[in-house]
Amino acid sequence: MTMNHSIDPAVAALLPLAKKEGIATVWDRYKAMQPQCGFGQLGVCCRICWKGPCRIDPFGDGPQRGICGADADTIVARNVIRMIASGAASHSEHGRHVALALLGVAEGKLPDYRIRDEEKLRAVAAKLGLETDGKEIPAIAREVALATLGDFQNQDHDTPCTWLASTLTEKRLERLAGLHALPHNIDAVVTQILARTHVGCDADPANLILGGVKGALADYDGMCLATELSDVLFGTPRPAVTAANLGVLKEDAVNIAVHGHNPLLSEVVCDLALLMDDEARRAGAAGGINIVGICCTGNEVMVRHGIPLATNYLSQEMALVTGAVDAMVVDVQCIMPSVSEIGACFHTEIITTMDDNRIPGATHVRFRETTAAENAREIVSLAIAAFRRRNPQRVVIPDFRQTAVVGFGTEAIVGALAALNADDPLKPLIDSIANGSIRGIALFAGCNNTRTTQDSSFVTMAKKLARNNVLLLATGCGAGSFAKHGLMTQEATEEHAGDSLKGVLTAVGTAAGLGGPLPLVLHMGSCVDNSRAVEVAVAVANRLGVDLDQLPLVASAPEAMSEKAVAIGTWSVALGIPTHLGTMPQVTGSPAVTELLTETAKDLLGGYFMVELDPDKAADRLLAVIDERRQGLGI
Ligand code: BF8
Ligand code: SF4
Repeated sequence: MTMNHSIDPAVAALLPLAKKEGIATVWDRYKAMQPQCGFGQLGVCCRICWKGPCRIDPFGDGPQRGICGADADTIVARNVIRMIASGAASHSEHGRHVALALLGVAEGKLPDYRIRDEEKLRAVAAKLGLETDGKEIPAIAREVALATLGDFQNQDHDTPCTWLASTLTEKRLERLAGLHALPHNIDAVVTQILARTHVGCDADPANLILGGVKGALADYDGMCLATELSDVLFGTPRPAVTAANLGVLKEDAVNIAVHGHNPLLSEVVCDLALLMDDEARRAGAAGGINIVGICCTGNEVMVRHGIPLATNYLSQEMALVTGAVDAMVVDVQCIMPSVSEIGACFHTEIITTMDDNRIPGATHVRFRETTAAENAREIVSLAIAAFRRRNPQRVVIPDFRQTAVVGFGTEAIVGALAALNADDPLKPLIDSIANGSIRGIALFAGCNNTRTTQDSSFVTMAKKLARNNVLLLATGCGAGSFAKHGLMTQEATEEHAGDSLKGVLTAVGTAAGLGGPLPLVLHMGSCVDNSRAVEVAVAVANRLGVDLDQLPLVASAPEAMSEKAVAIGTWSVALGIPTHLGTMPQVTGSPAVTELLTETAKDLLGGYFMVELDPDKAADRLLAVIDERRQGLGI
């Protein structure tokens, strides 16, 4: 491979060290995997039954049907919607976990958690149509939790999931209802996808893809409830100044990296770290305990509490190569199994916490909400003990750290806008879009992928769009990229924003007391927090009396990789948003499915997938789409 692995300078600094130490990284394994299977890449490999595996010859010379008779269209459609089901299951399981915790708190069963944002709780209850007058906080919390859990239990196929129905535009709900795409029950819809893709079931590619759209909307429901209820329990994001990249590790501190996704774990680890700081100092760590984040757990604690972000997905192993991480505490999703092997090359404790997400070689501390503080104490103690074993000679912390101004959830964005117009906060945003100062809005989401140079596509696209006055929002590892590369700063706005965008960001930022512009890219949070961007878009659409597919709004996952990203991308399309992918989706072995996702979707849903691997061209295409939308609105 001649391709550069990453544009992250910390990665560049550490890769030679990994090599010297004989540590294999994700990039070494990627290289060893070449050439990757062409059938799998096209999506035409089927392993759904043991008559297979079957694969369709993409050139038309060999078999055109699997042993059971399934053709490329059926196989590709089944494969991609199974990915959606897994993505939806992942986000929704995370959401269920949070909802059950809220119920436990409401019923006084979880002493280590509390409701930190009562105002948000009331707002959520109102959004869900629950009566709160005269009710105490625990009673409201219980009702919210039960209404939420109803989205996993409802058996009435004609009643759509509550969160979905409470958070989209009327027009969108009608359109999706017309396609029979509204999920009634997250679990049921995921199960249905698995059932209909069993051998000898649904073979109609269009019908399968529609089932996938329903599954993706269940994914939206799950992430929406996860986001909002996490705010209730842990606080709603507020702007904060923090830092990103491996330079946030400290030589003189017990470094604990929290990695994974669910704040139920990381929040309590943060609480206990504060309480155990003295213990760390007694162990010789003059700097006490230093918590840093990786992947979406990192984003969760970053936007809520300003905890620094060590790195994003593809460079998670590099955090360990510094030799400075004393414990990496993980829960679910996007944790490379390789971390335990690399941790073992150092003194690092890799601590798994979820019984259904274990890694061979890691230390398992069974985490339970009922004993959260006790479990977190054990975790922090393991980290302090590991610190005592740390070999200072092997510590190499690359001196790369960028300032990041983060924490722009919907409330924070509306709050900032309210500084310009308290009575009608959306008006300054809408006026700026209407008069062209803001040409459009782009949401950057999704992962890193070894198929692209890490972070490169994110940075290239963002700079070009910003120069063209597009307002940028980010979540997940995309947000991690921008934070690491200094694009979440006021300086980045000065340097990269087009003049009119700069004017708006400066007016809002100054009025909101930031002493200058808003950062170039607004960090909305983790991947489940993509629902926040929808919330802003729905508010704007409702205010304008239009649907989401009329807004000059686009989404992009330039380095997408995971099944969750497939689910998110699909609901983004279902909500009417043109959605760019910068990595090749594994569907191109079926021209029919490709057409459904990139063309037909446009008529049915308003949104559609756009695939463009070149980030520069991708930015141009998004600008063209934004302009088309503007024309449609007559602005
Ligand atoms: O949920 S962006 S690599 S960490 S899947 Fe994973 Fe992708 Fe990162 Fe978060 Ni989202
Ligand atoms: Fe082959 Fe059909 Fe079995 Fe798939 S389901 S492996 S195409 S026989």
